[in-house]
Order: sequence, then C-alpha cells, then structure tokens
Amino acid sequence: MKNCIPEEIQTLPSTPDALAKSFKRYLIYHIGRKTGCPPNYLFEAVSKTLRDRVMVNWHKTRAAQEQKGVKQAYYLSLEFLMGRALGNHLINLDLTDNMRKTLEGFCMDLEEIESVEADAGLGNGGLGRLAACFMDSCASLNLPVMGYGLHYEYGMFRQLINHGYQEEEPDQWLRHGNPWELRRPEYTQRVHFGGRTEFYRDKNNHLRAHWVDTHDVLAVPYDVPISGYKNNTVNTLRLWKAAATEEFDLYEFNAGDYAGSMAAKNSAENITMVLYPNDSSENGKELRLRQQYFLASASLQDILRRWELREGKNYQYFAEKNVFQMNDTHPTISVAELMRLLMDEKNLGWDQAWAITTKTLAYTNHTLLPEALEKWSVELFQALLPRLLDIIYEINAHFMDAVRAKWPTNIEKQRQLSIIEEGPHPQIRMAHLAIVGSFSVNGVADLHSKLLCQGLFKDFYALWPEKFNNKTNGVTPRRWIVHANPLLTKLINKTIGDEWIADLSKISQLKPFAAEDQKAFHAQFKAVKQANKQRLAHIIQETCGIAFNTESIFDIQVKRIHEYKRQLLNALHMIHLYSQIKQGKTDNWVNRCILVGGKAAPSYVMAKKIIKLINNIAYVVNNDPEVGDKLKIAFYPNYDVSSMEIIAPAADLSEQISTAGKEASGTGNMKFMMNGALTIGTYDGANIEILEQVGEDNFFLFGLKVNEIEALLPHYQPIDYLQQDNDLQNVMHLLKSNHFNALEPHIFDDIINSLLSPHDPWMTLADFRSYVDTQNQVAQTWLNQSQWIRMSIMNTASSGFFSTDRTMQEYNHDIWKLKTIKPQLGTLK
Ligand code: 26W
Repeated sequence: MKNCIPEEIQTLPSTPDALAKSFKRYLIYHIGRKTGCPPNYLFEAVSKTLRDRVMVNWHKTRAAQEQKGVKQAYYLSLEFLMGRALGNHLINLDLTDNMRKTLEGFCMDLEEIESVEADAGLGNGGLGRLAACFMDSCASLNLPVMGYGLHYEYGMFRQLINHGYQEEEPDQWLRHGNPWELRRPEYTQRVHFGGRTEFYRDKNNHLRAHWVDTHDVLAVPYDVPISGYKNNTVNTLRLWKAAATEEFDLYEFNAGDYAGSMAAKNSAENITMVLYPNDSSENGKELRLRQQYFLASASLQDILRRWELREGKNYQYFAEKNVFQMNDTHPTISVAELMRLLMDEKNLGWDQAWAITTKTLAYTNHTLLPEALEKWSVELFQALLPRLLDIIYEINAHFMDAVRAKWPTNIEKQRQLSIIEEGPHPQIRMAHLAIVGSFSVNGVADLHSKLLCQGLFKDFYALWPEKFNNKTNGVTPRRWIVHANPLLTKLINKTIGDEWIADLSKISQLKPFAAEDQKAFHAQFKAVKQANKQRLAHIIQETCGIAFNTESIFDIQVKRIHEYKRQLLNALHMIHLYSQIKQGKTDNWVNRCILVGGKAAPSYVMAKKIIKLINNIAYVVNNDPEVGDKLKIAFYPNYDVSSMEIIAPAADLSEQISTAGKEASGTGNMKFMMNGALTIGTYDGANIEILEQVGEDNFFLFGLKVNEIEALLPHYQPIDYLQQDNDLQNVMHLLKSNHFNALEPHIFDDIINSLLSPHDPWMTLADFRSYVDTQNQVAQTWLNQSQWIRMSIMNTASSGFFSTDRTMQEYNHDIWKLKTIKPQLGTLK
C-alpha cells in the first residue's frame, strides 16, 4: 500500500517525565484502564513503555546485520528458559532508576511491578537457561546472533507440593498476553509432514526428488527483542507457533465435516502446545519429533529466505556467511533438512549441498548419560518424514565409506558408528547424525569434553580429531549479579567501579579486599549476604511456613531432581545431622538451614519419591522441639528462574554433589559462586574449573574421582560401606524403621533398595563418609566467621571466568568467526 511515512525515526526520550507520559498513554488510551486496575495491566503499560525504547535500536541492529556480506550465527534450540524480561531490559537500557522514579510518581513500586511478570519458562533446566544466558551475552558483545525456538503455549509445568508429593499444573504463562513478543505473520513458513518421495528427471536429466502428498502445518513467528548491555544492540529471538493451513481447514469444512476440520486444525496446532518436561530420558513420542522437525524446517527456510533477499539465489558464499549452533541433538534433524532444502528446493547437487551443510552446522553436547541420547525409530521417520529418511540413509552410506577407509577390515566399527542402529526395531542415532553433519562438536566443561573424546565419541574423535573442542559454560552477570543482587552490585561498584559488568574478568580486582585487614569491606559484604538471607527467609516463611534463622548457614541445593545429581546424598546428610542432635552430640554445633528445590520429570517415579522423602524428613525435623534452630529443612516449591534470582544471593553453601563424570557442567554452581557462596562439590563438570579458579583453600572438595568411580563400579558393594560406618548405619536404620513415614510405611523402600544395590550407578553410599566429613569441615569453617567471609569474597572475586561473555567469545573465536556489528547511532534512515 502506498504511503509517505517518513523514513527517519528517533528513539523516544527516557526522562522520568517522558516515561510517565508514555505509561499514562498506554494505561488509559491503549489498555483502557486507570486507577484500581489489576496489576497485570500496570505491568503491561510499564513494559510497553520500555519496549518503545527498545524498538528503534532493534530496527537499527537488524539493518546493520542484514547488510550484504555480514556473517550471522543462528542458535537453534528447543528450549530458551528466559525468565522475566522487564528488569533485564531496564538494566541493559540503563533505565532502572528513571523507571523507578516514574513509578514512584504514581505511588507504585518497581520491584512489585516486575514480580507480576510471568517467567518465560520455555525450558527444563541447564540447557535451556544456558541458551538464555548466551542470547544476553551475544547481544552485549555486538555479535550478530539470532535465536530460533518454539513458542510453547504452555512452558515448564508449575510444581505444587501436596502432602510432600509433587503435583503438576499447566503453566499458563500467556494468560495475560506477553508484551515482549511481536507476532510477525508476514514471515510465516510452511512445514511438511507425511506424504512420500517422488523421483523425477530435471531438464538436465539429473535425478531429483519431490516430497509430495504432504500434510502441511504453518509456522508463525513471534519475535522477542534481546537487548545488549548499554550498547544499543538489540538481537532477535524468533519463536515459531504452529497454525493450521487454510486449505486443510476449508477442504474439510466444505465437505460438510466441521468437527473433522476442527480436529485436524487442533492436531496441527498441538505441535507447539506444550514443552516436554523431560530433562534426561527420551521416550520417542511422535509429537516431540514433530516439534523438532517443525523448528528445524521453519528456521532453515526462514534463513534461506533472508539469504535470498540479500544475496539472491547465489549459494556459493552461503557457508562463508552463515553458521548454525545446534543445542544438543534436539534440532539435529537440521542436518537432513538443510540437505533437502538445498537439493529439492534450491536445485543444488548432493556434493555442493553436503559441502554447505558440513561447513555451517556445529553441535554442542550437553550430557553423557546414555538414557539422554536421542534415538528415533526408523518406522516413525518413514511415516512422518519419509524424504528426510531417504537423505539420512544416503548420508549414512557416504559416512560408512569413510569408516571403511579408516578401518578397512573392521565390520564391527561400521555397526557401532552407523547413524542407523540395526535390530528388530532400527533406530536413528541423532548424536551420530549431528557429528557426521557438523564441522564442530563441543562439550560444555573441560572434563566433559575430555570424556566425550575418550569415551562416548571415541571413534568419531579418532576419525575427525579436529572437529572436537571444549567450551566451558558460563552465566550472564547482568541477570545473576546485577539484577539478582542489587546490594552486592552497589558494594562492588563502590569498591572497584562498574566495568566488571561488561567485563567480568575485572571482578578479580576485589581479591585484595578479601585480605584480613579489610574489616570495613568484610562487614559490608557480610551485611549484603545477611540482607539477602532475610529476603529469602521471608519467602520461605510465606510459602512453606518454615522459619529460617538468618544466623544459620544457608545450605542450598536447587536443580532438576535426578538420581545422578544425588539429592539423596543431601537427604542422608540431613538424617545424619538429625540423628546427631537426637543423640546429644551437639558440641560446637553449627545451626543449618537446608533448602532443596527442583522439579522431577512427571514420569520419573524415583525422582518424585526423592521429593517426598525430603519433605517427610523436613516435617519430622522442623516439628521436633529438641531440634529447634539447630536444623531446619525446606523444600522450595516450583523452583524456576525467578526463584533462583532470590535464592543464589542468599546462599552460604552451594551443593554440587553429582556422581563424578555425570554432570556435564552445571551452571547453578557458577551463579552461587558469583554471589559469594562456597561450594561443597565433587570433582565433576565445571566444579573442577571453579576449584581451579578459586583455589582449593576456598572450596570444599569431596568424593570419588571419575577414574575411581569407573574402577569401583564393577565390584561396588554398598554393604561394605554400611558395615564400616556407624553414622551410615544410624541413618539407614532411621530410614528403614519408617521413622520419617510412620503413617505411610514402606513408601521409601525402593529408595533404600537402590542405595543398597550393588548396581546403584550413582554410588551414593561410596561417597557418604567423605561427604559427611567435608560437611563437618564446612561447619568448623563457619565457626570462624572472618575466615568464611574471606573465602566468600574470594569466590565472588574469582568468578570472572564464568561469564557467558567469555564463553561466547570462545564460540566466536573458534567456531562462528563473526565480526561484531554495531547499530548506527543517530536517527534511523
Ligand atoms: C528428553 C531429552 C533430553 C535430553 C537431554 C532433554 C534435555 C536434555 C539436556 C541435555 C539436559 C540438560 O539440561 N543438560 C544440562 O546442560 C547444562 C548446560 O550445558 C549443563 O550445565 C548440565 O550439566 C547438563 O545436565
């Protein structure tokens, strides 16, 4: 449509008065409410006021990044665990103070408004939150990186605790709308399912394929702005929502089957209805495969569309200017989908398409657990994605040639490495497809990457050592220090200035302030921790009705509930402390408040039992007058990103107690460290690098190492540990005697049996003694408060390495090779 809208647009003024004017305009004229309206409208008006200030920089960033010749990276992920956006944008735009003043003018409190926002819980745990921290750091580093994910109608379920049991409720995060997303139907893509392959000869007599008789689903993008820290860059996270095509509505509608047409519409729109709440075991559900292909296909088509807008149909330089990072194997069908698009839609030959694919795709592995390695049945693929199955077979045939060339006489190697696992029900091994199709394969911590090369992917490493690399995870200091811990931020700024926020390596300038003679700084550091403990204690009182005394050690384990993370080891320690109190062994006692939080996958029976056990122990301990303040235990319901923002700043002790070799990295460990918690941890994942950075004097290390675990596993006899250890006997006796479940006898029998089984892969009892002894050291250290504070300051001051800014710089230097792109300042032309 013709128009003469001026091309020049200007960023809106952001003085408190200007913000107030915008806010009033939104509330009164856009939303149509005034005083006395529900809080979600106030939040919406505040967010849209701020969003207006993001908009021009968003345009400018896109304009700068979409110039010809600019290389871009795309982060493909089924999960983006973003949490809340408002506070984060305020920090990045440096508008926190102005907005606070504006709202004070209306007798409103900024923190209260922020707390109205629903978490964008589009992820399970570590992998999803990592994607969110990556997006923040890429924008803050001016890296042209776009995120592609799914617009789930329901995110991670809400966890309720009822009589100690987990119950799940749907997460209706979009109930009041989402001011941070923009629907962009003009960029809708069409994704195929079902049908069959038809081969034909093109005019040059080349054999080509058509995917025909498909059932299509539309992918409608929702764009979310990702602002960088005080640098005017605003990147994009594009989330796809499934919608039915009109034809397939109309066809059935005209045939008179209204209900049938609606059912078909539903089945299309189901694809992005809900996030799968499993964070380790893959269960082969068709809908999950549909989600994965839907993301891959819509994103790749969108990227090719944008490429052609800039460069036309010329694919010669595509690989030089585009790179895709696959977040675990979940989006790995992209390997085959990119081949399909390049060959069937863009008419490239196999060799050219394969060269492009393997120069643009990179894969990050996030787990060594065998049950988490994705496999899809060939049968399901045949029915749902027949054309992609053809391509995977052909990729595998070429790959088997390479395997034969390396190991000419070894048939067994071919069987082990094949993308197709043969058997009565053949399966596609997605990790193998990812490695074969990628130029880079990385793990997420030093140890984890080494274990990939030596264990899980050993033969692939022998074949292509140059593909393998490590990228130790991080977390964004903007959310995990500046936003979560404003008091600490103020103290650090006052002490060393604020450059650490954009360059966390500078936080090491705090190290001299750990020295014994820095009494004033120590007192202020301690006061900050105390205030943050008060803030958490208040919430625990409100939600759990349990009184946490802020003079006690706050000993915290929050993460997904999983046997390998060993919440059970923590539970055994709780019972041990309780038993000590009951036996009167309380000389030099140190009071402790133990907090555990996390969600169990709804179908993970053992994880749910662990939650019940912790709640039952808590009930007995908290209601025993003889125990009093010596020990308090709480289970934090519905642990999510926003709760971690309150929890991490209040922790004295961070529990990172996985069986060595099982936790790929961990990122909660880093959030705790930054906020001055000391870690009690095994030699696992990024704990090892935390220990290296902070020094062993400032870290409580315990437990068996990977090689010891491996050596012991075949002849592990938990009974032996029991026989040698009185404390362990007392603990197991209390458990077995139904002490914590008098009204529900034997409900914990399967837990007891798993601990005592020689086949317990997590070897919990093997680490019990070492854990309890180290917890005693923790308590002894706490008695020396000045030493504790020194160690705590050293943790914050040594956390510089764990910024995702560093992680992203490494991805960029080694894998993506992007140039930084800054938006042009001034008015937009
Ligand atoms: C259902 C399939 C499935 C399988 C694995 C879903 C999700 C997963 C993820 C790999 C689980 C996950 O979140 N892994 C965590 O990734 C973090 C970021 O790299 C690491 O810090 C954690 O150690 C790792 O457990």
